[in-house]
Amino acid sequence: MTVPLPEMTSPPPRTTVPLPDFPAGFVWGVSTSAYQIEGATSQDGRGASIWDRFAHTPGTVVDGSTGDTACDHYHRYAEDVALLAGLGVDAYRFSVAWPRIQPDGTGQANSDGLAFYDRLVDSLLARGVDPVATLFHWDLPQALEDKGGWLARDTAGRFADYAALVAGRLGDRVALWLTLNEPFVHMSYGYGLGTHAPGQTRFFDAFPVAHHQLLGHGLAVAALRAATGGPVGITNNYSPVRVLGDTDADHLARAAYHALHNRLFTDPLLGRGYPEIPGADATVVHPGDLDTIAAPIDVLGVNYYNPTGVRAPSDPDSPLPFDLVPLDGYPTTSFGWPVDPEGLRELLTGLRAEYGDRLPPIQITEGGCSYDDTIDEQGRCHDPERVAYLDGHLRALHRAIVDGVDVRGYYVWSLLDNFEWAEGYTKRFGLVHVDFDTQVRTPKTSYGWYRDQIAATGTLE
Ligand code: IFM
Repeated sequence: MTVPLPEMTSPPPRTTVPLPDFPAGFVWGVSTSAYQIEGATSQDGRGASIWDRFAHTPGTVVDGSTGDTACDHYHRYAEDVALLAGLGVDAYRFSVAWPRIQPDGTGQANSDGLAFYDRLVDSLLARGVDPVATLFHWDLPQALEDKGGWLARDTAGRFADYAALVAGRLGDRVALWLTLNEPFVHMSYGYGLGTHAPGQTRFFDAFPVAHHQLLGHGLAVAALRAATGGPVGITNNYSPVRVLGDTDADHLARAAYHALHNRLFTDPLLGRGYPEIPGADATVVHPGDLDTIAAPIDVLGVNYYNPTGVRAPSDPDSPLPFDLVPLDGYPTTSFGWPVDPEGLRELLTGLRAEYGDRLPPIQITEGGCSYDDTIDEQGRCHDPERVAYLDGHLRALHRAIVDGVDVRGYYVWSLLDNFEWAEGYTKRFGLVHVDFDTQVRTPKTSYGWYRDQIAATGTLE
Protein backbone atom coordinates (compact mmCIF):
# COMPACT_ATOMS: atom_id res chain seq x y z
CA MET A 1 0.00 0.00 0.00
CA THR A 2 1.43 3.43 -0.92
CA VAL A 3 0.43 6.32 1.29
CA PRO A 4 0.95 9.89 -0.03
CA LEU A 5 3.57 12.09 1.59
CA PRO A 6 2.18 14.25 4.42
CA GLU A 7 1.11 17.83 3.84
CA MET A 8 2.89 20.39 5.99
CA THR A 9 0.36 22.55 7.81
CA SER A 10 2.30 23.83 10.81
CA PRO A 11 4.00 27.23 10.58
CA PRO A 12 7.60 27.37 9.35
CA PRO A 13 10.33 27.84 11.95
CA ARG A 14 11.82 31.24 12.66
CA THR A 15 15.37 29.87 12.67
CA THR A 16 16.84 30.25 9.21
CA VAL A 17 20.55 29.77 9.85
CA PRO A 18 21.36 26.40 8.26
CA LEU A 19 23.32 23.86 10.23
CA PRO A 20 27.00 23.48 9.42
CA ASP A 21 28.09 20.66 7.16
CA PHE A 22 28.31 17.16 8.65
CA PRO A 23 30.67 14.42 7.47
CA ALA A 24 29.90 12.55 4.26
CA GLY A 25 27.67 9.57 4.98
CA PHE A 26 26.32 11.09 8.22
CA VAL A 27 23.04 9.31 9.03
CA TRP A 28 19.97 11.46 9.77
CA GLY A 29 17.26 9.52 11.51
CA VAL A 30 14.44 9.30 14.02
CA SER A 31 13.76 6.70 16.74
CA THR A 32 10.74 5.00 18.28
CA SER A 33 10.15 1.86 20.34
CA ALA A 34 7.59 -0.92 20.08
CA TYR A 35 5.60 -0.62 23.32
CA GLN A 36 5.49 3.16 23.05
CA ILE A 37 3.83 3.24 19.60
CA GLU A 38 2.54 -0.11 18.36
CA GLY A 39 -0.61 -0.85 20.37
CA ALA A 40 -2.32 -4.12 19.29
CA THR A 41 -0.90 -5.71 22.41
CA SER A 42 -2.99 -8.84 22.26
CA GLN A 43 -3.25 -9.25 18.51
CA ASP A 44 -1.78 -11.86 16.17
CA GLY A 45 -0.36 -14.02 18.91
CA ARG A 46 1.62 -11.39 20.83
CA GLY A 47 2.24 -12.44 24.43
CA ALA A 48 2.13 -10.17 27.47
CA SER A 49 5.18 -8.07 28.34
CA ILE A 50 6.22 -6.70 31.71
CA TRP A 51 4.98 -3.29 30.54
CA ASP A 52 1.48 -4.67 29.89
CA ARG A 53 1.41 -6.06 33.42
CA PHE A 54 2.93 -2.95 35.01
CA ALA A 55 0.83 -0.34 33.18
CA HIS A 56 -2.34 -2.25 34.04
CA THR A 57 -1.41 -2.10 37.73
CA PRO A 58 -3.20 0.89 39.32
CA GLY A 59 -0.93 3.72 40.45
CA THR A 60 2.02 2.98 38.18
CA VAL A 61 1.41 5.42 35.28
CA VAL A 62 0.50 9.03 36.11
CA ASP A 63 -2.53 9.28 33.84
CA GLY A 64 -3.61 5.68 34.38
CA SER A 65 -2.95 4.91 30.72
CA THR A 66 -1.40 1.88 29.03
CA GLY A 67 0.22 1.05 25.68
CA ASP A 68 -2.80 -1.04 24.63
CA THR A 69 -3.45 1.29 21.69
CA ALA A 70 -0.63 3.86 21.89
CA CYS A 71 -0.20 5.30 18.34
CA ASP A 72 -1.85 2.26 16.77
CA HIS A 73 1.29 2.00 14.68
CA TYR A 74 0.75 -1.74 14.25
CA HIS A 75 -2.16 -0.88 11.96
CA ARG A 76 -0.98 2.54 10.74
CA TYR A 77 2.65 1.79 9.99
CA ALA A 78 2.23 2.66 6.28
CA GLU A 79 1.10 6.18 7.20
CA ASP A 80 4.05 6.47 9.59
CA VAL A 81 6.51 5.28 6.95
CA ALA A 82 5.11 7.99 4.66
CA LEU A 83 5.87 10.52 7.41
CA LEU A 84 9.45 9.21 7.50
CA ALA A 85 9.75 9.52 3.74
CA GLY A 86 8.42 13.07 3.93
CA LEU A 87 11.15 13.93 6.43
CA GLY A 88 13.82 12.58 4.12
CA VAL A 89 15.57 10.62 6.88
CA ASP A 90 18.26 8.14 5.94
CA ALA A 91 17.35 5.70 8.70
CA TYR A 92 14.54 4.76 11.07
CA ARG A 93 15.35 3.19 14.43
CA PHE A 94 12.46 1.06 15.74
CA SER A 95 12.40 -1.77 18.25
CA VAL A 96 11.15 -5.32 17.86
CA ALA A 97 8.73 -6.45 20.56
CA TRP A 98 10.15 -9.68 21.96
CA PRO A 99 6.66 -10.96 23.02
CA ARG A 100 5.43 -10.57 19.43
CA ILE A 101 8.18 -12.93 18.29
CA GLN A 102 8.15 -15.34 21.25
CA PRO A 103 4.95 -14.85 23.27
CA ASP A 104 6.45 -16.71 26.26
CA GLY A 105 10.05 -15.65 25.64
CA THR A 106 11.21 -19.07 24.46
CA GLY A 107 10.64 -21.55 21.66
CA GLN A 108 9.81 -21.15 18.04
CA ALA A 109 8.87 -17.86 16.46
CA ASN A 110 5.32 -16.60 16.11
CA SER A 111 5.11 -16.18 12.35
CA ASP A 112 2.54 -13.35 12.53
CA GLY A 113 4.92 -11.38 14.75
CA LEU A 114 7.81 -11.77 12.34
CA ALA A 115 5.50 -10.93 9.44
CA PHE A 116 4.70 -7.51 10.93
CA TYR A 117 8.38 -6.49 11.04
CA ASP A 118 8.87 -7.98 7.58
CA ARG A 119 6.17 -5.64 6.24
CA LEU A 120 7.61 -2.69 8.13
CA VAL A 121 11.17 -3.31 6.88
CA ASP A 122 10.05 -3.77 3.30
CA SER A 123 7.98 -0.60 3.31
CA LEU A 124 10.93 1.35 4.75
CA LEU A 125 13.24 0.05 2.05
CA ALA A 126 10.65 0.84 -0.62
CA ARG A 127 10.82 4.47 0.56
CA GLY A 128 14.61 4.54 0.68
CA VAL A 129 14.83 4.50 4.49
CA ASP A 130 17.34 2.16 6.17
CA PRO A 131 15.84 -0.01 8.94
CA VAL A 132 17.75 0.12 12.25
CA ALA A 133 16.42 -2.51 14.66
CA THR A 134 16.74 -2.46 18.45
CA LEU A 135 16.07 -5.92 19.87
CA PHE A 136 15.19 -4.99 23.45
CA HIS A 137 13.57 -1.72 24.47
CA TRP A 138 12.29 -2.85 27.90
CA ASP A 139 9.29 -5.02 26.92
CA LEU A 140 10.46 -8.35 28.35
CA PRO A 141 7.96 -11.22 27.93
CA GLN A 142 6.09 -11.47 31.25
CA ALA A 143 6.62 -15.25 31.21
CA LEU A 144 10.38 -14.67 31.50
CA GLU A 145 9.88 -12.15 34.29
CA ASP A 146 7.91 -14.83 36.13
CA LYS A 147 11.09 -16.92 36.02
CA GLY A 148 13.26 -14.11 37.42
CA GLY A 149 13.54 -11.71 34.48
CA TRP A 150 16.98 -10.14 34.10
CA LEU A 151 17.85 -11.23 37.65
CA ALA A 152 18.09 -14.74 36.17
CA ARG A 153 21.17 -15.70 34.18
CA ASP A 154 19.03 -17.84 31.89
CA THR A 155 17.37 -14.73 30.41
CA ALA A 156 20.68 -13.81 28.73
CA GLY A 157 20.64 -17.07 26.75
CA ARG A 158 16.96 -16.64 25.90
CA PHE A 159 17.75 -13.18 24.54
CA ALA A 160 20.41 -14.57 22.21
CA ASP A 161 17.95 -17.21 20.93
CA TYR A 162 15.40 -14.48 20.23
CA ALA A 163 18.04 -12.34 18.48
CA ALA A 164 18.88 -15.28 16.21
CA LEU A 165 15.20 -15.75 15.27
CA VAL A 166 14.78 -12.09 14.32
CA ALA A 167 18.08 -11.92 12.45
CA GLY A 168 17.23 -15.12 10.61
CA ARG A 169 14.17 -13.40 9.16
CA LEU A 170 15.29 -9.76 8.76
CA GLY A 171 19.07 -10.09 8.60
CA ASP A 172 19.23 -9.58 4.85
CA ARG A 173 17.60 -6.12 5.10
CA VAL A 174 18.40 -4.47 8.46
CA ALA A 175 21.14 -1.84 8.15
CA LEU A 176 22.17 -1.82 11.82
CA TRP A 177 21.33 -4.02 14.81
CA LEU A 178 21.24 -2.61 18.32
CA THR A 179 20.95 -5.23 21.03
CA LEU A 180 19.72 -3.30 24.09
CA ASN A 181 18.31 0.16 24.67
CA GLU A 182 19.54 2.01 27.78
CA PRO A 183 20.22 -1.01 30.02
CA PHE A 184 21.10 1.47 32.81
CA VAL A 185 17.57 2.88 32.81
CA HIS A 186 15.99 -0.56 32.65
CA MET A 187 18.09 -1.72 35.61
CA SER A 188 17.75 1.36 37.78
CA TYR A 189 14.11 2.32 37.17
CA GLY A 190 12.79 -1.20 36.58
CA TYR A 191 14.63 -3.20 39.26
CA GLY A 192 16.32 -0.56 41.44
CA LEU A 193 13.70 2.12 42.10
CA GLY A 194 10.55 0.38 40.84
CA THR A 195 9.18 3.31 38.84
CA HIS A 196 9.26 1.31 35.58
CA ALA A 197 8.31 -2.29 34.85
CA PRO A 198 8.74 -4.77 36.41
CA GLY A 199 8.48 -2.46 39.45
CA GLN A 200 11.09 -3.95 41.79
CA THR A 201 12.90 -1.92 44.46
CA ARG A 202 16.30 -3.51 44.99
CA PHE A 203 18.61 -0.48 44.81
CA PHE A 204 22.17 -1.81 44.47
CA ASP A 205 20.94 -5.39 44.69
CA ALA A 206 19.84 -4.83 41.10
CA PHE A 207 23.42 -5.34 39.87
CA PRO A 208 22.68 -8.84 38.46
CA VAL A 209 20.27 -7.10 36.07
CA ALA A 210 23.19 -5.12 34.68
CA HIS A 211 25.35 -8.19 34.30
CA HIS A 212 22.72 -10.41 32.73
CA GLN A 213 21.69 -7.71 30.25
CA LEU A 214 25.34 -7.29 29.26
CA LEU A 215 25.82 -11.03 29.00
CA GLY A 216 22.69 -11.21 26.85
CA HIS A 217 24.16 -8.45 24.68
CA GLY A 218 27.43 -10.37 24.21
CA LEU A 219 25.65 -13.63 23.39
CA ALA A 220 23.32 -11.79 21.00
CA VAL A 221 26.29 -10.17 19.22
CA ALA A 222 27.60 -13.68 18.51
CA ALA A 223 24.17 -14.82 17.29
CA LEU A 224 23.77 -11.75 15.08
CA ARG A 225 27.26 -12.18 13.61
CA ALA A 226 26.41 -15.79 12.77
CA ALA A 227 23.12 -14.86 11.11
CA THR A 228 23.87 -11.60 9.30
CA GLY A 229 26.72 -9.51 8.01
CA GLY A 230 25.02 -6.36 9.30
CA PRO A 231 26.82 -4.08 11.75
CA VAL A 232 25.99 -4.55 15.43
CA GLY A 233 25.95 -2.17 18.39
CA ILE A 234 24.23 -1.29 21.65
CA THR A 235 22.58 1.90 22.91
CA ASN A 236 23.47 3.38 26.28
CA ASN A 237 22.32 6.66 27.69
CA TYR A 238 24.85 9.04 29.18
CA SER A 239 24.67 12.08 31.38
CA PRO A 240 27.51 14.46 32.25
CA VAL A 241 27.56 14.76 36.04
CA ARG A 242 27.66 18.21 37.64
CA VAL A 243 28.62 18.26 41.32
CA LEU A 244 26.99 20.81 43.62
CA GLY A 245 29.27 21.41 46.56
CA ASP A 246 33.00 21.07 46.94
CA THR A 247 33.57 18.73 49.87
CA ASP A 248 35.37 15.42 49.48
CA ALA A 249 32.02 13.75 50.07
CA ASP A 250 30.50 15.72 47.18
CA HIS A 251 33.30 14.62 44.86
CA LEU A 252 32.92 11.01 45.98
CA ALA A 253 29.21 11.33 45.23
CA ARG A 254 30.06 12.59 41.73
CA ALA A 255 32.42 9.68 41.09
CA ALA A 256 29.86 7.18 42.39
CA TYR A 257 27.12 8.52 40.13
CA HIS A 258 29.44 8.70 37.12
CA ALA A 259 30.50 5.08 37.68
CA LEU A 260 26.89 3.96 37.92
CA HIS A 261 25.36 5.92 35.06
CA ASN A 262 28.21 6.35 32.58
CA ARG A 263 30.72 3.55 33.24
CA LEU A 264 28.87 0.49 34.58
CA PHE A 265 27.84 -0.61 31.09
CA THR A 266 30.53 0.98 28.94
CA ASP A 267 33.65 -0.19 30.80
CA PRO A 268 32.91 -3.92 30.39
CA LEU A 269 31.62 -3.45 26.83
CA LEU A 270 34.91 -1.87 25.87
CA GLY A 271 37.03 -4.49 27.60
CA ARG A 272 37.80 -2.87 30.94
CA GLY A 273 35.68 -4.97 33.30
CA TYR A 274 33.35 -3.41 35.84
CA PRO A 275 34.05 -0.22 37.78
CA GLU A 276 33.71 -0.54 41.54
CA ILE A 277 30.01 -0.45 42.47
CA PRO A 278 29.25 -0.61 46.21
CA GLY A 279 27.19 -3.63 47.20
CA ALA A 280 27.39 -5.24 43.74
CA ASP A 281 27.21 -9.05 43.96
CA ALA A 282 30.27 -10.07 41.93
CA THR A 283 29.42 -13.78 42.22
CA VAL A 284 27.06 -13.42 39.26
CA VAL A 285 30.09 -12.77 37.02
CA HIS A 286 31.28 -16.20 35.83
CA PRO A 287 34.65 -16.97 34.25
CA GLY A 288 34.58 -15.98 30.57
CA ASP A 289 31.60 -13.59 30.92
CA LEU A 290 33.70 -10.45 30.56
CA ASP A 291 35.17 -11.74 27.29
CA THR A 292 31.68 -12.48 25.97
CA ILE A 293 30.51 -8.99 26.92
CA ALA A 294 33.53 -7.32 25.31
CA ALA A 295 32.86 -8.84 21.87
CA PRO A 296 33.79 -6.16 19.33
CA ILE A 297 30.92 -3.90 18.24
CA ASP A 298 30.69 -1.68 15.18
CA VAL A 299 28.69 1.16 16.68
CA LEU A 300 28.20 2.62 20.15
CA GLY A 301 24.72 4.13 20.35
CA VAL A 302 24.64 7.19 22.60
CA ASN A 303 21.42 8.69 23.94
CA TYR A 304 21.69 12.14 25.46
CA TYR A 305 18.99 14.28 27.03
CA ASN A 306 20.46 16.29 29.92
CA PRO A 307 23.20 16.55 32.54
CA THR A 308 22.62 15.36 36.12
CA GLY A 309 23.30 17.29 39.35
CA VAL A 310 24.58 15.42 42.42
CA ARG A 311 25.98 16.04 45.86
CA ALA A 312 26.80 14.03 48.98
CA PRO A 313 23.78 12.33 50.57
CA SER A 314 22.08 14.56 53.15
CA ASP A 315 20.70 11.48 54.94
CA PRO A 316 23.48 9.26 56.35
CA ASP A 317 21.10 6.28 56.09
CA SER A 318 20.43 6.87 52.39
CA PRO A 319 20.68 3.62 50.38
CA LEU A 320 22.40 5.62 47.63
CA PRO A 321 25.91 7.19 47.85
CA PHE A 322 24.65 10.45 46.29
CA ASP A 323 21.69 12.80 46.29
CA LEU A 324 20.30 13.84 42.93
CA VAL A 325 19.72 17.59 42.87
CA PRO A 326 18.08 19.91 40.34
CA LEU A 327 20.44 22.00 38.21
CA ASP A 328 19.55 25.70 38.24
CA GLY A 329 20.22 28.18 35.47
CA TYR A 330 19.02 26.17 32.48
CA PRO A 331 15.78 26.34 30.54
CA THR A 332 13.76 23.20 31.16
CA THR A 333 11.51 20.91 29.13
CA SER A 334 8.00 19.96 30.28
CA PHE A 335 9.67 17.01 32.04
CA GLY A 336 11.69 19.53 34.06
CA TRP A 337 14.88 18.32 32.35
CA PRO A 338 17.58 21.00 31.97
CA VAL A 339 18.36 21.93 28.36
CA ASP A 340 22.14 21.94 27.96
CA PRO A 341 23.43 21.36 24.41
CA GLU A 342 27.03 21.75 25.54
CA GLY A 343 26.52 18.68 27.74
CA LEU A 344 26.37 16.63 24.54
CA ARG A 345 29.75 17.86 23.39
CA GLU A 346 31.14 17.37 26.91
CA LEU A 347 30.01 13.76 27.10
CA LEU A 348 31.30 12.92 23.62
CA THR A 349 34.73 14.43 24.16
CA GLY A 350 34.70 12.77 27.62
CA LEU A 351 34.01 9.34 26.11
CA ARG A 352 36.90 9.79 23.72
CA ALA A 353 39.24 10.94 26.49
CA GLU A 354 38.16 8.03 28.70
CA TYR A 355 38.24 5.18 26.18
CA GLY A 356 40.60 6.40 23.44
CA ASP A 357 41.11 3.82 20.70
CA ARG A 358 38.74 1.36 22.36
CA LEU A 359 35.81 3.61 21.41
CA PRO A 360 33.95 2.44 18.30
CA PRO A 361 32.27 4.94 15.97
CA ILE A 362 29.32 6.60 17.70
CA GLN A 363 25.79 7.27 16.55
CA ILE A 364 23.51 9.47 18.65
CA THR A 365 20.60 7.05 18.71
CA GLU A 366 18.31 9.41 20.67
CA GLY A 367 18.07 13.12 21.40
CA GLY A 368 14.94 15.16 21.91
CA CYS A 369 12.63 16.94 24.32
CA SER A 370 9.06 17.03 25.60
CA TYR A 371 6.89 20.13 25.48
CA ASP A 372 3.18 20.74 25.97
CA ASP A 373 2.45 20.87 22.24
CA THR A 374 -1.13 21.65 21.26
CA ILE A 375 -3.08 21.98 18.03
CA ASP A 376 -4.17 25.57 17.31
CA GLU A 377 -7.43 26.74 15.74
CA GLN A 378 -5.98 26.36 12.25
CA GLY A 379 -5.13 22.74 13.01
CA ARG A 380 -1.39 23.45 13.28
CA CYS A 381 1.16 22.55 15.92
CA HIS A 382 3.87 25.13 16.53
CA ASP A 383 6.80 23.92 18.68
CA PRO A 384 9.57 26.53 18.49
CA GLU A 385 11.19 25.19 21.70
CA ARG A 386 11.84 21.83 20.03
CA VAL A 387 13.35 23.55 16.99
CA ALA A 388 15.68 25.50 19.31
CA TYR A 389 16.53 22.34 21.26
CA LEU A 390 17.46 20.36 18.15
CA ASP A 391 19.28 23.26 16.55
CA GLY A 392 21.40 23.78 19.68
CA HIS A 393 22.19 20.10 20.14
CA LEU A 394 23.13 19.53 16.50
CA ARG A 395 25.49 22.51 16.62
CA ALA A 396 27.08 21.12 19.82
CA LEU A 397 27.38 17.73 18.13
CA HIS A 398 29.09 19.37 15.19
CA ARG A 399 31.62 20.98 17.54
CA ALA A 400 32.37 17.54 19.02
CA ILE A 401 32.96 16.17 15.52
CA VAL A 402 35.29 19.07 14.76
CA ASP A 403 37.05 18.25 18.07
CA GLY A 404 37.76 14.83 16.56
CA VAL A 405 35.02 12.56 17.98
CA ASP A 406 33.89 10.01 15.38
CA VAL A 407 30.11 10.50 15.36
CA ARG A 408 28.27 9.16 12.33
CA GLY A 409 24.58 9.75 12.91
CA TYR A 410 21.82 11.49 14.88
CA TYR A 411 18.31 10.16 15.51
CA VAL A 412 15.62 12.44 16.95
CA TRP A 413 13.51 10.99 19.71
CA SER A 414 10.86 10.71 18.51
CA LEU A 415 8.95 10.50 15.23
CA LEU A 416 5.60 10.52 17.03
CA ASP A 417 4.21 11.66 20.37
CA ASN A 418 3.85 8.36 22.21
CA PHE A 419 3.45 6.45 25.49
CA GLU A 420 6.15 7.92 27.71
CA TRP A 421 6.36 5.04 30.22
CA ALA A 422 5.38 6.07 33.75
CA GLU A 423 4.34 9.50 32.39
CA GLY A 424 1.76 7.92 30.08
CA TYR A 425 0.61 10.31 27.35
CA THR A 426 1.41 13.46 29.34
CA LYS A 427 4.84 14.06 27.77
CA ARG A 428 5.06 14.74 24.04
CA PHE A 429 8.41 14.11 22.34
CA GLY A 430 7.29 13.82 18.70
CA LEU A 431 8.16 15.71 15.55
CA VAL A 432 4.59 14.70 14.73
CA HIS A 433 1.68 15.47 17.06
CA VAL A 434 -0.67 12.55 17.73
CA ASP A 435 -4.26 13.05 18.85
CA PHE A 436 -4.68 9.91 20.96
CA ASP A 437 -8.50 10.03 20.66
CA THR A 438 -8.59 10.11 16.86
CA GLN A 439 -5.06 8.93 15.94
CA VAL A 440 -4.74 11.97 13.64
CA ARG A 441 -1.08 12.78 12.99
CA THR A 442 -0.09 16.45 12.52
CA PRO A 443 3.52 17.26 11.59
CA LYS A 444 4.79 19.97 13.93
CA THR A 445 6.93 22.96 12.99
CA SER A 446 9.98 20.92 14.09
CA TYR A 447 9.15 18.26 11.49
CA GLY A 448 9.44 20.85 8.70
CA TRP A 449 12.58 22.27 10.28
CA TYR A 450 14.29 18.86 10.51
CA ARG A 451 13.24 17.98 6.94
CA ASP A 452 14.70 21.26 5.64
CA GLN A 453 17.93 20.85 7.61
CA ILE A 454 18.44 17.31 6.36
CA ALA A 455 17.90 18.50 2.80
CA ALA A 456 20.20 21.53 3.23
CA THR A 457 23.22 20.17 5.07
CA GLY A 458 26.11 19.54 2.76
CA THR A 459 28.95 17.20 3.54
CA LEU A 460 32.18 17.94 5.34
CA GLU A 461 34.99 16.21 3.47
O1 IFM B 1 10.91 7.62 25.74
C1 IFM B 1 12.19 7.37 26.19
C2 IFM B 1 12.80 6.21 25.43
O2 IFM B 1 12.02 5.07 25.51
C3 IFM B 1 14.17 5.90 25.95
N1 IFM B 1 14.99 7.08 26.01
C4 IFM B 1 14.44 8.25 26.62
C5 IFM B 1 13.08 8.57 26.02
C6 IFM B 1 12.50 9.84 26.67
O3 IFM B 1 12.32 9.64 28.05
